[in-house]
Amino acid sequence: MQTELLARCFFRFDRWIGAAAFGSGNINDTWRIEFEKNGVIEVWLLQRLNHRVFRDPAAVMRNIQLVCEHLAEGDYPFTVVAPVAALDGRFLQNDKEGNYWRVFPFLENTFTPGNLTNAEIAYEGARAYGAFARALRNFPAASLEETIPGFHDTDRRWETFLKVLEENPSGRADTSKAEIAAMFAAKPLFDRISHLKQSGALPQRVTHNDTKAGNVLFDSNTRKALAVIDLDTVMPGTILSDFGDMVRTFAPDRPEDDPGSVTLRSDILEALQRGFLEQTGDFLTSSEKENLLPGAAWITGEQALRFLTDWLAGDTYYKIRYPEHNLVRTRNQLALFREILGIVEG
Ligand code: GN1
Ligand code: MG
Repeated sequence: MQTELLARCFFRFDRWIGAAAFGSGNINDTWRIEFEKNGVIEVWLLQRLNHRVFRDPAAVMRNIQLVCEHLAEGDYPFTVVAPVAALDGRFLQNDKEGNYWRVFPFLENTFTPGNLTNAEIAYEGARAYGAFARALRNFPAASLEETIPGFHDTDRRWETFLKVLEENPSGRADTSKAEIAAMFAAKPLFDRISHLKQSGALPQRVTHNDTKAGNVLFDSNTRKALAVIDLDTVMPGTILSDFGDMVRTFAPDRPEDDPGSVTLRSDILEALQRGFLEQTGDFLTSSEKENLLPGAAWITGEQALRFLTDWLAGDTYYKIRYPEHNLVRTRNQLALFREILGIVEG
């Protein structure tokens, strides 16, 4: 019922058909909605933006608008999936509880790869994320707002981790000693990236910041990349994190919350490097290119840190489907971190 009322803020239609939960995001909630208008069935995506995570929803939408306009103007070779304005002209609508809602086009006949991609899909995905970075390479990063302050500031995330560890609000610290020790072992790599950032060797760019396998839409018939989606975290940042999140999500042989032992598939890693550098190789600096792989270790370690912090905090950030979900995620990401670090250190 609520979904229908919200849909009516965005569209005039004759008959409501229904809404079904859609996707597997850890933060926002999405529904595939259907209605009939003038005898034609229309399908859209209705999404509730998590405003505990995105404290300034309007700023998120401003960033997305600016980026979508820029992408649509240039020679970006992929589809731009821009939010839809409501009947009152605004991109966000509020419900009675003060939640924020928005609508995106639903692209029929598409799929997002799970993590069990093959090299061809990985290459295509990396080309799409590379083309995204390429299209935005001259866009003024400073004109975007930092919608989640310190999103990839690992030093700051480390401070939060130490604080939660000390306060131990969930009482779980004693039962996760091995994971905590493994986290401390990742600190030298975090420090290495932090020094690199502080040295000015990494230019500030417009980055996507959630370049997971699930955020590229593919055409089901051609199996070619069609669109980069989920622009919520587009912010100023370093290219290392966008390359890193691709490696973190495309290259392992199992999902980030699989309890089994994870391995990195080297053919996928090679396909990601090839596809990404094909689009970005001519404008990235040499220190960016040299640090793409350490960047992948960094972002995977940081993800482990984020999951472990949330586990210790008592599951306040990520959606969980069972009590130990964040701990299982932590172990998986720590193992993947060690795999990537092994390649970095040769
Ligand atoms: C969150 O909700 P989703 O799946 O798009 C998170 C990402 C993490 C990811 C891990 C705003 O993304 O940073 O990498 O979970 N988004 C935010 O699965 O924190
Ligand atoms: Mg996301």
